Amino acid sequence: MTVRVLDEVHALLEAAAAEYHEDDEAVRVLDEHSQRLGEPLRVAIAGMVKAGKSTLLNAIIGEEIAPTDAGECTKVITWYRHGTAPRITLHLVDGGIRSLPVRRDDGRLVIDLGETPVSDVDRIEVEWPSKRLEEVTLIDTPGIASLSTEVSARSAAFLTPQDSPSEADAIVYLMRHLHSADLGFLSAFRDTSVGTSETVNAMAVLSRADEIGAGRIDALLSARTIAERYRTDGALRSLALDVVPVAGLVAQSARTLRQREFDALREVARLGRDARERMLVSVDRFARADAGIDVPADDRRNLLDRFGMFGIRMSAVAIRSGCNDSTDLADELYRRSGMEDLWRVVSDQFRSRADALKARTALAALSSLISRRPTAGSSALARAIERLEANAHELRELRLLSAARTTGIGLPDAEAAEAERLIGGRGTSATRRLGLDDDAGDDEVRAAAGAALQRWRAMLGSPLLDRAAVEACQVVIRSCEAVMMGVAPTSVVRSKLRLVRHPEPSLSRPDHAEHPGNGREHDSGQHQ
Ligand SMILES: Nc1nc2c(ncn2[C@@H]2O[C@H](COP(=O)(O)OP(=O)(O)OP(=O)(O)O)[C@@H](O)[C@H]2O)c(=O)[nH]1
Ligand SMILES: [Mg+2]
Repeated sequence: MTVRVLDEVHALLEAAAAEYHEDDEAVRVLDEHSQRLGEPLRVAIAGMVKAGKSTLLNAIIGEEIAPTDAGECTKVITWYRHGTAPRITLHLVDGGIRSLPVRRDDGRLVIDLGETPVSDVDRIEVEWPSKRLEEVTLIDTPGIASLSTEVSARSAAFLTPQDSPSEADAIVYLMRHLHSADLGFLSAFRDTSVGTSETVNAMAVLSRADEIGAGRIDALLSARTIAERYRTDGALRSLALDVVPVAGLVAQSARTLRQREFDALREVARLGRDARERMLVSVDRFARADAGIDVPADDRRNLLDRFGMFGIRMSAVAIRSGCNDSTDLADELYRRSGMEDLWRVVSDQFRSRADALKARTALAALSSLISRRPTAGSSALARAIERLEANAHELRELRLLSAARTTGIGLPDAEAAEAERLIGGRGTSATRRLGLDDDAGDDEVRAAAGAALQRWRAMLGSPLLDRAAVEACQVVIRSCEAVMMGVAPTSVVRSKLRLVRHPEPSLSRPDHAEHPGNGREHDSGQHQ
């Protein structure tokens, strides 16, 4: 019988709700987490002030719906959820809720707080019809370490609350350079989100990558080299699963490219090489009234705002090498911006693990509730959490992945690196786990999985392994078996938790602990 980890967590939350039925606050927290299990994964976009967070969010969605100017709204935590029609709701600190008009100005969504001071606003929720938002809920956060410490403190309190897991299941953390404040924030997110050190839900973005080397055409290449250095940097490696360089501004403008902009960029591309280089020497030169090009100065300034020098240079090169219309150019700019790599990492590391990450948040919330408000039956719940964490392979993978990146897993370097890959450290698809090309065929996948399985079974037989290494081998073997069977490890067959079927006798209300969905069975892989 295959059991979804989310169903098991759900059952555990129901059992807890029965245990805490007289405690309104606890029931509210448990209900909230139950509901959250059925929602898309929540991914927060965080980083220092002006790191490019809102621009990146717009690039992901493909529309300018997150304000990127210096307005008041950049100081408010804003949720972007999927909705069938656009809607903006203001949630006030005092619990009040107010609808805001949906208005666009030159394609940009305008979120106008009206008379309401920022300090009265708890959060803004924007519902928006978007395919991406069906997959993840995105949360735009105000800059950390911003000039206004109150704004900074809000983001920190939201992302790294003291006594509960973060409201976000995962985080995309933007930084322009690796700063000690970034490391400080990421460690806080790692340590408070689950209580213990785990590194499975954060990725770092080297943002505004086009600005590296003053917007030269090879800026992204330089950024890639820097990202690679960060990726292997001891401190960051233990805090983030990956580091990806991205030029969010270029990606945002690519996805919202207008015909008038394409026409202006084509004029730039048409200039002779010398004239073009002279004009693109500096922002001032490009914006000057006598720049020697048939594009109005206002349009040139708009190009600078929307594309930056790198984007303009890149567009000229792309048009000269054959991008004949705005769609071609948009595709090429998007490809060059690094956004595809970013979304691949989000998909590989977060979306494909959404169930496990959501389960992890809910279990952290339940553990925190139990330790804050122990009851007669709560130790039984705590044991059930431990059993689930020990049994659910996807959670064991996450734990091992975290250990591999922090404390180590007791294996020599080469084997530890292979173990990390096989448990999904570079992506959870079979090919990524096995280190094969993405388009490798089934036979190749099975052969590679079989060989890995044999190697790791042999390794498990070694008398030299310590306890951590044995556990690591067992998890890796289970992952290889799952790949062999052609199913994601989340679908690995296992027996249900005892608590689900037979609640612990010490729970005060065993009748409530029985999960109504207990009889349900799931086909392997149906939820993937
Ligand atoms: N060149 C370049 N500029 C960028 C990029 N991303 C953002 N910017 C610019 O940087 C400024 C800040 O961008 P935002 O997206 O508002 O940054 P933010 O991190 O959301 O800022 P706060 O919310 O105020 O902390 C804007 O002027 C953007 O146009 C990028 O990839 N390249
Ligand atoms: Mg912002």
